[in-house]
This record gives sequence, C-alpha cells and structure tokens, in this order.
Amino acid sequence: AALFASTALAALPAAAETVGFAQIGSESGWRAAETTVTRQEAEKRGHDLKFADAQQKQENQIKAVKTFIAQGVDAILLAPVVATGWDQVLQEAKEAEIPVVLLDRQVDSSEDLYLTAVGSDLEHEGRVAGEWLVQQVGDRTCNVVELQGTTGSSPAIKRKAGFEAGIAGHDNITITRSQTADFTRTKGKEVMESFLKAEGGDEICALYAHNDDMAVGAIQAIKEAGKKPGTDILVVSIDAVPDIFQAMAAGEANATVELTPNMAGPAFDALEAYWKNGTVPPKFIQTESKLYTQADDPQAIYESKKDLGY
Ligand code: GYE
Repeated sequence: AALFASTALAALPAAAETVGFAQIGSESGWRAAETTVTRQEAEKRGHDLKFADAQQKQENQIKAVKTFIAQGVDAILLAPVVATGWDQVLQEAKEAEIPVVLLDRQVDSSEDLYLTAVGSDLEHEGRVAGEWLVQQVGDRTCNVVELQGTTGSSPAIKRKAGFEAGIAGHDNITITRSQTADFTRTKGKEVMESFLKAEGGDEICALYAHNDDMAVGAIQAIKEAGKKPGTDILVVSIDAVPDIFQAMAAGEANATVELTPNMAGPAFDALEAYWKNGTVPPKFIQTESKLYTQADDPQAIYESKKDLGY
C-alpha cells in the first residue's frame, strides 16, 4: 500500500493502508453509529476500508475474515458477534501476518492471536447499572426483569455478571425473569410483552436491558400494557444512544451507561504506530463508561448526539 500511495494515490497520506472491517450487522443504533464512525475515521486518515456486514452470523464473519486474508489486506477490524469459535481464523490471519484488532466485543481465544482489543469494561457497565438501581430503590422490594444481549456474546455475559455483582447483598432486589432479546428493539418489545403477561408481570419494579435499543422496544410494550415506564417500572440500560435520551427527557427511561461508538479512532492509532515503527500496543485499550440520568439534561444530550448518524 505504501508503494501505491507514492504513485497512483499521491493525494492520500503516504501511509494509506487497506483495512477489512468484519462488522456484526446493524442490530442496534449503537452498532450503526460505530459503522459510521469507522468509515469516517478511515476516510479522514486516508485508509481504504473494505466493509462486510455479517447479519449477526458468526459464519458470515468468519467468511469475511478469510476473504480479507486472501485479499492481503494490511489489517482486519473484527467486532466478534460471540466470544467462542475464533481460534482457527485468527490463527490464519496471524500466519498471513495480518494484524487483527478486536472492536467492542471480546473473544475467548489466546491473546497472541490478535494485536489488541478496543472496548469498554463490559462488566463495569453492568455493575454501574446495578448500583444505580440499589440507590434508587433503597429498602423497597424490587423485582427486576432483564433483557439480555445476544447469547454467547461477551457483552451479554459480562453485563449480566456485572449487574448481579452490583445488586449483590441487597436481598430486596431480585431478578425474577431474564431472557435474551438479541440486542434488538423488536425483540426487546416482544420479550417485554411476554414478561408483562407472565405470572408476576404486575409486580415488575424495574427493567435492566443490556442495551438501549431493547429498552426502547420494552418501553413501548410497557406503555401498551397501560403502565408508565420510568415511574411504574424503572428503566436502566447501556449505550447512551440518542433515542434513550429522548425517552429520558420524556420521563420514560431513567438511566444509561455510555459506550462510545468511536472504537475505530483508538484502533487506527494503534495500527498506524504498529505499521510505522512496529510498536506493539497493550492487549486492551479501554474506552470510558459514564452514567447518565434524567438529571443530566437529556434533551440537550439528545440534540448533541442525534447528528452522528445513530
Ligand atoms: O452495547 C449493543 C451492540 O458489542 C458492546 O453490541 C457492543 C454491544 C452494544 O449491539 O448495542
């Protein structure tokens, strides 16, 4: 790629490289924003981004990675849909000497199979949500329903464990139902409907959703069931997408933990240093997590975020 840059692509910075991005899909607003930001970062830095959408299927992602290897790209960005099953394809990339950077989700594979991973502390996010709920309910009895992310994905596993740790020791708070809704709005609504109709559906005090999109779907289900989300049923979730701030401004959601959609910035920074001087980054580059509540002027935050292409 460096040769190219000095001749045919003279307008690009000298270090223009080709990068394959094996994205999960567009299951959530956060995911769509991550794709947008990744394209913007690549363009800004003069890299050629090859994009593959796996429609939430690991099989498709593995195929995409193999194709990138065959094309001889200079690096691969991989947002792994689930945590297991990556050893072989990561080994192939390693043998081809193509650095792989994991984005936002983690894998169970050995660390020497990828260059670095950019992401948040997923367990911490869940714990922050749990601790927020503990503060809210005090000594009151609170039955919580949980909407889990994609089964087998690192955020679903860690956000569940983190929340449980956050409420640990508070016997007044109980998770009464917990089911996957695959990080989507549609399934969030469907599963919440089933929670509300099931035994104990009238005694739900709070909803914890592993992402905002499922919470937004669930809010709709709560309203259709004749209850007030945000008051009758507290709503706490993760991502901080524009729509959850709109719900917070309307009093229909209570809190969210922010996850930046800009995983590509730190990923390209690490790759550029690696390409240039062989600098090996740390194995984990952690992004910040921040809790937002209704007290944080959600309307203003919505206005400031909505243009990001969420
Ligand atoms: O929270 C969710 C998305 O992998 C951490 O995936 C990410 C999660 C994010 O679909 O909205």
